[in-house]
Amino acid sequence: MELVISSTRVPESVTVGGPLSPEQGAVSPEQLVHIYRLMYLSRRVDDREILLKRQQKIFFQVSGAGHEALQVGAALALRPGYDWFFPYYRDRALCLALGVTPTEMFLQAVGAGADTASGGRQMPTHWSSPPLHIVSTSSSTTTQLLHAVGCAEAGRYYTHHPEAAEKAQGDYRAYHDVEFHGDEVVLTTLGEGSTSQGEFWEAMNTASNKRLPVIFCVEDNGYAISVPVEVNTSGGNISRLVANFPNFHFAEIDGTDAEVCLRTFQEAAAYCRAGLGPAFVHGHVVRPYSHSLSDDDKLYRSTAEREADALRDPLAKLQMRLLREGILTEEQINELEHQLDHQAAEAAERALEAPLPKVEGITAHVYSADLDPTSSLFATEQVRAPGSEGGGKTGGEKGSAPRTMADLINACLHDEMRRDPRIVVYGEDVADASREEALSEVKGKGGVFKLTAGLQTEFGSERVFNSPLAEANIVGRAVGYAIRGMKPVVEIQFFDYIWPAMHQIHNELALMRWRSNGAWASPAVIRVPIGGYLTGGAIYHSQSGESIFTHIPGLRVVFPSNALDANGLLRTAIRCDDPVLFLEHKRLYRETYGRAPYPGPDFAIPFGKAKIVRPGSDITLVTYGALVPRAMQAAQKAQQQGIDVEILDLRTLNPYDWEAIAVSVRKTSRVIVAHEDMLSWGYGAEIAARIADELFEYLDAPVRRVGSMDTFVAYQPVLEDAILPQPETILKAIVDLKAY
Ligand SMILES: Cc1ncc(C[n+]2csc(CCOP(=O)(O)OP(=O)(O)O)c2C)c(N)n1
Ligand SMILES: [Mg+2]
Repeated sequence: MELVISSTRVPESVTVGGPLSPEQGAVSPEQLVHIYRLMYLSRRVDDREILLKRQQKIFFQVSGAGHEALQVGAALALRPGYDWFFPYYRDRALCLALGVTPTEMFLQAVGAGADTASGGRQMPTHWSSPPLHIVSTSSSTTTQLLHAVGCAEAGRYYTHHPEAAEKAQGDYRAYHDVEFHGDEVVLTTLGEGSTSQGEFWEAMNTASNKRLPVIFCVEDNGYAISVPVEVNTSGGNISRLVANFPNFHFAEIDGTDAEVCLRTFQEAAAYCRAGLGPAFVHGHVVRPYSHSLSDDDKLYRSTAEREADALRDPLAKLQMRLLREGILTEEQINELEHQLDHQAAEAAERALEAPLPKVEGITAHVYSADLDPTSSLFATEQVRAPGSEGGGKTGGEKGSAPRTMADLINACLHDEMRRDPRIVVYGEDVADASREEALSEVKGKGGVFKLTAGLQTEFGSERVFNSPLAEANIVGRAVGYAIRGMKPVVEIQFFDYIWPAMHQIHNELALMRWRSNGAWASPAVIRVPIGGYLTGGAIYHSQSGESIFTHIPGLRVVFPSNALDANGLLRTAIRCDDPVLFLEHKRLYRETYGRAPYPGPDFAIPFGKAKIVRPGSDITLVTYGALVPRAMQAAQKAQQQGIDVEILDLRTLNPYDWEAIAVSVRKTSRVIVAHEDMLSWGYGAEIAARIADELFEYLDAPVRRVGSMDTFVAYQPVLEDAILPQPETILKAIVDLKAY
């Protein structure tokens, strides 16, 4: 047979989409050549990067060598810019075949300003391309799987609720264009070692349970750096362990056989597109180049083993097939390879000449540049006239009857869900009743603290539902939903159990915008009951720890002390375009202190604006959360001793209102920072240090701090009272400081 290979340089765009349509019959000779071209180019880009690394012109290299056949098969069975992709660092051939160009790859390797994936922020092969629907990926193994699940859920949601995709002005929706297709598929990939992560099982569980159109592709090269598969996976084969997940299409294949790979992914995609459920493709591949250039597999693999692997190199296998079947002659292969070598070399040269990123740009995209939650857009603090209707189902919505913080948070959720069809609410126990048929005879649960009561009944089970008991699952899926322009408002049941979600919050949710240089964002809201003073809450129902989260760039942290602030700040959290950790003090939920009438459905409070809850002239007391009412009590007692305390409620901890602190401290010259969390390395340390640094000349006394003891909170109330700061503790600090 005749096959002409053009002698002109292959344009970079030739890979986009490829000449194959996903619904192919037998793989034709032309298709095999196309696959070979992509696989070979991928290998050469790796080789060129390795050279650049040895020349110290780039700073890291991890290759996709040995995985190319599997990845090209996946790419050619799917549609870039239509389907969605959550890859990992080894997926060079996948991304090349989807349409990422070699030049773009080298731009990332050198860390150029024009690096389209991250602007010089991420290592090479940390993919991102909005036009191709390749979502920014981190170095963390396995986190991307839950994003893929949330993404698939969002696609399904828009298909059922197309009106939700419409653009709206006045909130985050103005900045998130939505595209969706009823038969879209989501691909996510990972190594076999990464299947040991709990999040792998959490993602499989939800995809299976909800029959989501997600293809999980395990690229099994037998090693996780130096750890062989039988150490990571009991029995040494992940396919055997997942075989009983319902609703899945399963395939375990030789991932070095290009034709088998393409066919497998075509079948998997067809199964997912038909809405039958997710697919699991387990491809056995090889890893001829060690884990990365920082690794040498001769240190832990026998020669015989490495030689056996080399015989399975997918590139050599396909080349042999092209020759054996007379599809290409040796000369034609040489010519093709020569062109591609040249293409890779030229792309590398271009990237090496590209300008570096500008140092002034480092802080761009930590937060949304489009919508500033401290802006006057969110300053609608006027309270609605008594008699207005609205709010939640928990009663008291008419008139000016004071309502609790729990009521007004619930009311805000009802109002915002009515206004914005892109909001979904999920978490542990947040639904009224997962078994809907029960709702005709029962009142409904609506959260362990009843904060989400009535939401499922009003908005339906597709918008308000229970998650599995898995915190990483909750936050990881929220990232996937938010990537698609939706607004997940999720609940972590207790702050004490936020830790399984910490990886997703720290490395994914908060970082998505910055690491992708503004290309992607995941502005979800996480509501979390926090804090102690419960009389018996003990270690695991009393924790604070807000400073751990204010230490994460990209994450807004809110901590209201009363019903009205909670209502207005939650509204801002939902409407803004940044991820928000919304901390709700459990002890304040139903407190008499801080009740307020329902303020109406548009009442919002901007972030970063403290409130003077008690004016005074002698001492500034900076605080927030449950210490606000305790500080008020202490200040009243101090007044009896002639000390006039000004109390500042920060309301939001990131951003915080430095200006308000500075104005007050300049006036009083004495300041205490008080919080419920442990004293050492707490939130107050930062504020105190900044006051000492920037307001030193205004101070008449040292900056004082009040916090809990450096222990966890004990169960026995005698111990709890001693551990947590009390009004008397604050009063003593006030009196001491005045006497200084
Ligand atoms: C959560 C997490 N833990 C550890 C690492 C460090 N690390 C990077 S790659 C890797 C091995 C991954 O092996 P596997 O999943 O089999 O993928 P492969 O690299 O073999 O393709 C490890 C331990 C990481 N990046 N993320
Ligand atoms: Mg591996």
